[in-house]
Amino acid sequence: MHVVRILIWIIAKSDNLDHYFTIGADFMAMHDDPRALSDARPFDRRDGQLEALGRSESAAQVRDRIACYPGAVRMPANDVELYVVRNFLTLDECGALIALIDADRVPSPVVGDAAVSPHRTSETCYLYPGPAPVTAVETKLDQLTGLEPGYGEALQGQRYAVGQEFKPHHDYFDTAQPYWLDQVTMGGQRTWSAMTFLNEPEAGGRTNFPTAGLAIAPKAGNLVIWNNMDDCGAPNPGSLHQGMPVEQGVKYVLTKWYRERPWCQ
Ligand SMILES: O=C(O)CCC(=O)C(=O)O
Repeated sequence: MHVVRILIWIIAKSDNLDHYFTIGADFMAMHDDPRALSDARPFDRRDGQLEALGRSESAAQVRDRIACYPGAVRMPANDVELYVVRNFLTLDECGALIALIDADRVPSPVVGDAAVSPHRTSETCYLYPGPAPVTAVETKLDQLTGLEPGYGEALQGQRYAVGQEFKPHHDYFDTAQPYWLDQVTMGGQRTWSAMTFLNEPEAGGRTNFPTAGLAIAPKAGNLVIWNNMDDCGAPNPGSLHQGMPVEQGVKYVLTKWYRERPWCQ
């Protein structure tokens, strides 16, 4: 694995050294506006038409599967494929997961950003396989998506206190960024995102898709799942979304991101 990463690194650097340094300098600026995508694609390894075709074919299978899942509804939205599954988790399951999150939460990370990010001010708890509530939700996600469990990243629980938020962003990776050199060896693109609300804050905390024209209010047990790729399997800018600031109370969600290949940390 390490050898592969070093090889990709050497290829990328020797390909266009000037670009490498330019992108390094632009990196933080880009994070000030997560919607900005660089035009340059010097690190665009393993993200071509073949990969897009694979993602598109896999998405068709996931789509068929979700259509059969009880309570699943496709939301009318511009530019993004998004479903809500009502009562995906029971209130007891939500309560047990909240207890696990509260026991082990730390400031939320962002791939390629500082350890404590101004873009994501919540707290996160990684929920690795083992505890019964984690097994229960993993089993339901497997049934819902039909995706190989190994394609999913570890479950993450998030806790948002008043004022905390996740600013507008895409879950897919920008393959022009230096972090892609790592991510391409760790399972590649993020394809689907599955997020379950575990409770309801008194005010605020909607999950907003500004391009798609959709804002989803937290409802305990309801799952939102969306495809971060477009119909052709390419990263879809229409999947832009944010966790809006909590205005009153506290918000808990559970997030699962899927990769195009088996995920390895
Ligand atoms: O907490 C939310 O409402 C949004 C979470 C989110 O943006 C994500 O999981 O990528």
